[in-house]
Amino acid sequence: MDRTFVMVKPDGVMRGISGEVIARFERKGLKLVAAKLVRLSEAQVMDQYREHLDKPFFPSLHAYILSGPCLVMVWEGHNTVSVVRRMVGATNPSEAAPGTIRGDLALDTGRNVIHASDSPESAAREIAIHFKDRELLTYQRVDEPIIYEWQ
Ligand code: D4T
Repeated sequence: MDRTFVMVKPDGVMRGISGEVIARFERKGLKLVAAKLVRLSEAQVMDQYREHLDKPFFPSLHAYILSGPCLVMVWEGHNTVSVVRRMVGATNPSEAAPGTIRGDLALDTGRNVIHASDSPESAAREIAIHFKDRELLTYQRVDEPIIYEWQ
């Protein structure tokens, strides 16, 4: 089992599609182990997007992420990082495959609804930016014995 960090960005929260995003991951069989609705701090945004600090789009990305509420979450399951990235779809929603979250629910790269970690290393780093260890909960989904062959 591994974990990934997922964030519904302000456009997703303010369009009222957070529930749709959560439902997709729940239906897939992934387990929600942490969630909170927050306004990110300046420090969290700089840390979260540190690899993009020098990119031309960073000022608008920075302002946009700070502009409204974000739903930050941690999801757990088998191969969660890659499974969630595939469900999220390409960065540019116009090119994201139908059936993906961005492919179905967004049109503009600067308003692409959701962020998800791109590697297990990024996931560990990003989870630590947004959550304390005690905020990550341990429990069993009642359907786990049916979702996984080996349970
Ligand atoms: P995130 O990090 O939000 O999951 O997006 P991706 O992993 O799919 O894409 P990314 O790191 O390349 O971009 C981070 C973030 O910046 C926004 N962005 C990106 C933008 O506003 N304009 C752009 O030209 C690019 C490339 C969208 C996602």
